[in-house]
Amino acid sequence: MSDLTVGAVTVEHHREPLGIGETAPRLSWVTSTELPDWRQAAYEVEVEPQGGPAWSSGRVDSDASVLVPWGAPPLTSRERRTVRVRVWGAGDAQPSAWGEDVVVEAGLLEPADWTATLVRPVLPEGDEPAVLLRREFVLDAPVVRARLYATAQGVFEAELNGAPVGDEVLAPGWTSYRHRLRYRTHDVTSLLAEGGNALGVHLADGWFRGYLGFTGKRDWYGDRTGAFAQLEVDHADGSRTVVTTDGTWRSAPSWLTRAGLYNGETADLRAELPDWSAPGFDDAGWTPVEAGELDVATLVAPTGPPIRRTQVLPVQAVTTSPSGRTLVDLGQNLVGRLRLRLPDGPAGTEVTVRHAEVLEDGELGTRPLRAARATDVVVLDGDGPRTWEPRFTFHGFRYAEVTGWPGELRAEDLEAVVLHTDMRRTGTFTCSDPDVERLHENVVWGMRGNFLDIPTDCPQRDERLGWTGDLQVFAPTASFLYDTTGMLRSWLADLAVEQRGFDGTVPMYVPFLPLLPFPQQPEVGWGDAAVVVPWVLYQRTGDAGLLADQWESMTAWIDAFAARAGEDLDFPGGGFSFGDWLDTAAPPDNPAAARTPWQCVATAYLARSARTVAQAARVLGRDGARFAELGERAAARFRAEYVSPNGRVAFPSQTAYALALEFDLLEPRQRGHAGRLLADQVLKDGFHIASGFLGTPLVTDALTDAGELATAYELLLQRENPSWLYPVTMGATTIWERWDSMLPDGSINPGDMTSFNHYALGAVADWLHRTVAGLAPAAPGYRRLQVEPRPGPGLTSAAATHETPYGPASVSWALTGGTAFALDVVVPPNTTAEVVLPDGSAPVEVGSGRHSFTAEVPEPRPVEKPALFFDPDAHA
Ligand code: RAM
Repeated sequence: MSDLTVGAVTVEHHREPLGIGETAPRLSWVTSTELPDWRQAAYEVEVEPQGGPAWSSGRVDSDASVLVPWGAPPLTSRERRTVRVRVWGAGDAQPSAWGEDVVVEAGLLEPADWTATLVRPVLPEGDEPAVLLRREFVLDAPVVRARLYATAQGVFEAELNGAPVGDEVLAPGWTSYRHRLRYRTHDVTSLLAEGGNALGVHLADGWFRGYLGFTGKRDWYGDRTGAFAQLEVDHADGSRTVVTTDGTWRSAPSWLTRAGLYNGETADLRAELPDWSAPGFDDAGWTPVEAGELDVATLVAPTGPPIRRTQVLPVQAVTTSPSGRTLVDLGQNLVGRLRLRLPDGPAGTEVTVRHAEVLEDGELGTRPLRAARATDVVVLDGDGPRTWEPRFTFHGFRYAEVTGWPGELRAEDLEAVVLHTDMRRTGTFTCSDPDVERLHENVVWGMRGNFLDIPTDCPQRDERLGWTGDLQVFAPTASFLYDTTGMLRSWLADLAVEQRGFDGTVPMYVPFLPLLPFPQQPEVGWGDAAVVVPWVLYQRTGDAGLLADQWESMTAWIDAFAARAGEDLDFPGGGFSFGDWLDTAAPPDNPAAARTPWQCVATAYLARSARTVAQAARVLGRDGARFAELGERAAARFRAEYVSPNGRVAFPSQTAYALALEFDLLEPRQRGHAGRLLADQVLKDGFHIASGFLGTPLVTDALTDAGELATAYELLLQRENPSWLYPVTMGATTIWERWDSMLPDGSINPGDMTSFNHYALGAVADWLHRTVAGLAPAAPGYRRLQVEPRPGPGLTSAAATHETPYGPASVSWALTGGTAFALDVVVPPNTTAEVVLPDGSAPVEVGSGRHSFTAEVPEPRPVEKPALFFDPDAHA
């Protein structure tokens, strides 16, 4: 069958299945075909060990193509096998050709595989110095295969014979180090040769020893850094040479005299040691290392991709500020660092780069960075021009101020290097309104900046923590835009492990640090990440195994949350909670002062999360009755406490209504009235956002479901503060923490928590994808798609694409002359879609392939606005 090709298998959620930790990884594949209504009838997987006979599943009559069980004998440490698949369509006698071979290789799976010991350099004086570590070794025979397994307490880059190992940045990233430390496997065969070799490690504080959090403290995990590496070299005769970090290593101060995540890096190029990681380098003056402690049982293989350099952006403008400083503008608020093409200059010349997200009065606006100095310094060696980029830091910035540059700074002398976890991009959105497109682009950039190994609230100030609430609301958007599962599996494993230390209470941020003087308590909307994130990932990828892995964490959270809720589930104990954090009504210095009391939000969330766990129980074949019952009791309590018999909610706030409607807390007879009252509330709020972190992501969905679509569009298209588009009108290129992080007069919000790169409020993009464009999963993993575009007043077209686990899907619609609606849909092979047109006609079920539809629809009409309400003079 020529029009049928099956791609290379994907192994679990790995981008590169080298050094994986799973012994029986699940396999997925995507079939491409133009054949309409294509369904897979059968598949065959072949797994071939090196030199051994291939294992075959034989023809398996099944339509499964996502996360299919391994079936072959389990992988053992270091084992390498080649995997391929072929498929049959319904009625096919002949299978497709075999898909491309994929080589899967296991990492070191048993604690006993590790012979390396952790080595600690003697640290030089100074605040955040980096160090070099090295040793030489001789290989007596030619190399057929070599792997470096490496990690660190700190952040590191390894070098072999003067060449960098891999392209990972800030390895090993940030995990709950005491419980889980990631190592990575590198194929270094081509970097070694028979004879003399050298292995080097460049090591800095990173998250392990550096400043973390907003209390000005460091050394959270230890006051010494350490390196841990095991190089295994296989020779043609079957012998193996193993070189590890051990007592023979020596260390010396790096020319990076200062390298911190928050504060930046100083490189003294005069002290650079060119061939330090090459054989023959004289390290006689170096200091012996000391032995350190590392529990090898904590070592874990990665489940997702590493941080990499993902893009390089040119400087848009070099200008002079009112006070005479040299500023560069990248045109985009981003996360990464500047690469400098340094001209020749006298030795000792210091070039200093300070970073900021915004300008205020024409100068760098660094106040929002709080204690993060975000300053890189390079000291020239007088040896001619060269390119320099910091190694062990990252900044959130759009602007930089450069001082000390020899001669005149030109735009082409600098470029920005964008850093984040190297996830695969999977989703796009476009529409007829450029401001909404910019809003969406800002969401994408906000995600890129904050998916740097862990999902953080912000990437620039002295915080950058894995705040659980932020991801709880953003996970649906994130998992549409990028393949986040591999990365988030690791974070969820950390969440579960940290939770154990608090009797099921999920810490406010993961990895946890005891930053705040008060005890951890169940935090509504934040702790719910334990339930919501795995559930969202299951919905978007079909990965029930992930749900199974998180089950204990999910249920422990519900138990902790219910305990705080008290017998009547209404949180009578009081106390503090973030609640509907950063409600637009909250003053800059009191972000918890929301319109909707946190107890109301909490009872609603308890109902929703308990019900979600009950649904997860059904997927896993477990008994979820007590969660279902708890969910119904919480919903009933919400109604009893906060809803009138007719459906009016006790607090006249968008959040209270949105929770009641979206979390399905009302009796059917109350819903219609509540929906109208929500629309009424939005109108009274002047079609402005009037909610916080937890309520805002629900409002447009609640309005849509209540039949108040035009109000949802009005809210989306609002350009005055507070609104989603106000920041766009202010030139924002990312999503802000506050609606008005920058005030209309161009000054920075006076609150001491003012980030310009915070994805939480970008959660509306999920509604853009699912509802405005109309592309949503109708069954886990998009096995069935819900195509239900909802054109509304103000937009004449919208489109979305998504790489589903079954292949590319897309939806694109346009409205001409107000009423002629046209829709193009691509449904991936091996899936179906329910298509619901906006003309009220019955849903149509279609199979894979391209489909076009047209319909005559009622012209979307803007909401009628009572003149009195909107005419300021009328109130005079
Ligand atoms: C701040 C940030 C973060 C939020 C917490 C509660 O640090 O706004 O996003 O989750 O507060």
